[in-house]
Amino acid sequence: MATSMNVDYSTSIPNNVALGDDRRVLKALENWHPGYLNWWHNMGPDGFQEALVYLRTAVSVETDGWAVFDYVRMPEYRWGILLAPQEEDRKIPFGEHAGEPVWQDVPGEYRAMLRRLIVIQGDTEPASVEQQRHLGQTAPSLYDMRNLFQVNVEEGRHLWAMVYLLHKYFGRDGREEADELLRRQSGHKDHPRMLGAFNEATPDWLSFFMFTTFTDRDGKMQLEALAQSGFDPLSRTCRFMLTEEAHHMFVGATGVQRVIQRTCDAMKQAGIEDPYDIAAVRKLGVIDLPTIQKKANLHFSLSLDLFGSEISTNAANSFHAGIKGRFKENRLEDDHALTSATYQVPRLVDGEIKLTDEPALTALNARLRDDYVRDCGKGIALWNNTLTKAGVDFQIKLPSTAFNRKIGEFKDIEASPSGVVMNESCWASREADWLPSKADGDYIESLMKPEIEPGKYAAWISPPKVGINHQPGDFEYVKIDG
Ligand code: BYC
Repeated sequence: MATSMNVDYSTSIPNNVALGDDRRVLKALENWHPGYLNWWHNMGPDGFQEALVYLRTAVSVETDGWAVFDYVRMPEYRWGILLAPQEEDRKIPFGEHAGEPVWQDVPGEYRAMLRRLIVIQGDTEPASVEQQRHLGQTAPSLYDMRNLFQVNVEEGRHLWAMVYLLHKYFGRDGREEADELLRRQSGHKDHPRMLGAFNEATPDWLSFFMFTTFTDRDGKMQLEALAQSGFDPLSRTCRFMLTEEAHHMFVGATGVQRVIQRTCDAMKQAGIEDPYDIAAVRKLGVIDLPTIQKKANLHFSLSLDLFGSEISTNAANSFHAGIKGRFKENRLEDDHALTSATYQVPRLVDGEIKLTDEPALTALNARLRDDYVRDCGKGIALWNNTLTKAGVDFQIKLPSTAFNRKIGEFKDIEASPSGVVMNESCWASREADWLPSKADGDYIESLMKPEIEPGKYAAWISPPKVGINHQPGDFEYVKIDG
């Protein structure tokens, strides 16, 4: 049975965790708040801090209670601590404690493991805001600008979610970790963000749409795995974050789809049949399909690295402990202990990629990654459907999981998108066919001119089919001058 979860807006930090009765944590969060606002001003969206943005926010965490839309200045957005309702009698779903009541406090023996996972999760949230901070300046429409800012404020809220757990459950070292989350910076030489993909640039809007398609989807999978946790506050936090994550992937998948649509329309109009006639397509001021494929290759492979090594004792330990589960663990029908099960993992055997049987416990990162690859198929299907309907002879394909990897089994080899292992000189001669080159980046950058008239769109992207909250086509999603 779920309890009703209205959000209390009477404390300085909106919440549904009775912060008003928890003076210690409220005080700690109030102390952290100015540093957060400082970070938002310095590292959040560049400009537009005075603009009125049509954003949604939560009044309760029930399904109908959180999508309330209004104009807000971003620094005044009410970042809150929102947890999904507590399920009565919830039991630990997997691992050696399966069937025992979930923990409402941190079990001493798993403290370090839990803190590490929460810190890594927390670190990615502000990182993505930093990566996207200049994009407002080149938004292809007010609709897209608003979506960017919606994603940004929600990533800010996800940071708050992890910081709440650190302050509430981890005492002094939790407070220190919360401060560090504001100190590390994406791409910084001395104190970078923790995971590779979060130190890469997001230089243009196609990258943003690919990032929200592929990297936010890693976020979804990791949150799904943490939502299964036997540590109930983490599970409840992640369950609510997942409702927000869905919108981010919508922004990504429909964003790329609109870029593809516009390219197909322009090609048809100009009578161009060959999608590989890149010079002719670029003359039309749209993004050619092979370049879109290269961007997909890049962001997919960077996101695969976020799953860690295919074979991982860290993953085995956190599963065995009941801390991090599998995708949809509660719907899987096995013993939820995996002590004798095996799982097939692609590995490098005598220089070739082969499927091998591995202990299922140590193969959990590979398994989550496989679930992720299947989930990515949905975004790709949307794009390919657009290409098919337009009658353009081109399909976007996901590259092999061995392609362009920096972490895990394939980090020391080079493989083509179709998974053929190759030597370095062969790779070097083909790299520009498979990953975006400097020239591709320069071309895309040349298209990145802001379009800020309500209802207008840059020439390289189609308008969306439906407005946010069903607003009409010329709706002013961002009032730039406030
Ligand atoms: N870069 O056993 P291993 C999101 C480290 S995204 C750098 O192979 P493990 C979002 C690893 O830390 C989701 N280092 O892997 C999306 C370990 O170091 P230590 C974020 C890496 O631990 C868009 C060593 O290598 N959430 O929410 O099983 C916008 C050996 O590790 C990387 C999470 O990731 C890397 N890519 O799994 C906004 C969930 N990969 O500790 C937000 C929490 C591995 O030995 N994190 N290493 O020094 C986890 O579950 C795990 O930490 C990982 C790695 C899945 C990341």
